[in-house]
Amino acid sequence: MDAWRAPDVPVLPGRGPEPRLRDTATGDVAIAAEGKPASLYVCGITPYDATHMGHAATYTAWDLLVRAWLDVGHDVRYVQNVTDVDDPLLERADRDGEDWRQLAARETERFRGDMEALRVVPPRYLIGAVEAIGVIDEFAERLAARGALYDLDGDTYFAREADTAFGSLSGPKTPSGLSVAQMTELSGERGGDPERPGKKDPLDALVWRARRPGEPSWDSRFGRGRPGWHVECAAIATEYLGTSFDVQAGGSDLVFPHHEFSASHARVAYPAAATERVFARVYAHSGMVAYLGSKMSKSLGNLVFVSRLRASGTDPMAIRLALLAHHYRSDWEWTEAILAEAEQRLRRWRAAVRSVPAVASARLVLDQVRERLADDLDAPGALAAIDAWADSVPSGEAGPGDPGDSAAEEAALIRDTADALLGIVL
Ligand code: 5CA
Ligand code: ZN
Repeated sequence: MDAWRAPDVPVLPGRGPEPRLRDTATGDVAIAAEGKPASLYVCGITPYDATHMGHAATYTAWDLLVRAWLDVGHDVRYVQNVTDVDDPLLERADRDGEDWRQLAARETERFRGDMEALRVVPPRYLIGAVEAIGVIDEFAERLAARGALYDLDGDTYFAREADTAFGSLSGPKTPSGLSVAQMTELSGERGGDPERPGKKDPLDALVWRARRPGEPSWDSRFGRGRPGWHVECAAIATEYLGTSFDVQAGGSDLVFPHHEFSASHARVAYPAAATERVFARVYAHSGMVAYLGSKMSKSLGNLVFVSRLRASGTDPMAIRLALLAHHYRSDWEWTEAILAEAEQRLRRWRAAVRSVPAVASARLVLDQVRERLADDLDAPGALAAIDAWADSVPSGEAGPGDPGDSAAEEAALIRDTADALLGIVL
């Protein structure tokens, strides 16, 4: 499907350092991209409601990675999915008496508008589950050929015992350290069905759900039905990025079961030599944004929508600055005060680039912003570097000077830095 319109990204003088990310699987900080191409798979939205601040924080975090990669000169291969058929979407459509396709199309379009307003660089491929049914079916056939699937009353499950490396992202030997009991609980909370009788293992994940009356369905080698969730991302990521790629990213609520299972599916579908990596080299996860005391979530309904703030006249650059004021891995709570602070900061920065800059050199600020972002996307550190510059600019000075004079060039470089690396237009 179409992505959204790309923002202009100014080209900066020199080159930034290679971005590093904290890898959820190892807990270590790793170079995010190994070669000239830099490949990224980001789990996209399930479009049954509007983009909220949690989504926006997550997609803005990976946008910093994309921008840092562009600044290094990587050929960025970025793929994102849209889960445009799944239980929550169908339930919402049913509740509201709306056609599920219409609901998905409307909310995907709203998401595009929000991403564009927030100046998020679009993925090269934005792939809906529905348009990828054939790709998912072929991928599932690979799992079947490895003997990893079994039938339960017409539904098709993936047996996690088919993958000896299951748990390598979040299991007991990783920093997440999830026990089987914890995995079982999380699976039940996040779309799984550990209680269903007849499964070989409570954790086993649905790969193909047989048609139910009133539900959309497609032909496949497993009969008519619709795809499971993890196989959707495993199939789309490997189809568009190859069997191994640099980074898979999403919110921390996707670590288990979603990212554990999509990697597990891929390992079984594409068995490789022990030395070869299958699926992502690095797994990156953003923290959860809360509101009114609990995680902002469509199912709870405690939501602050990007589109609503935009409609009420909030500058999208202030929204973006409010998100960037938090390190992507931290959990934090959205408040009105955070937005007010961001608006204040935006005003201060805009006033500073419009007056005659003093002391700190813009090139130094660029180096600091680059260095902070390369270090596990330290956006708050990058904002502090520009704050310090803005504070050094005497307030109340008139005019940006003549274009071409050195003060105006300094201000222009600060503007380009904020724009190219932070997505903030001043
Ligand atoms: N379609 C699947 C991924 S394949 C999905 O999780 N969709 S979603 O709409 O529920 O979430 C989209 C992205 O936003 C995911 O990366 C999720 O981790 C992230 N997200 C959801 N809620 C929050 C929140 N409150 N704070 C931060 N990120 C969130
Ligand atoms: Zn996903």
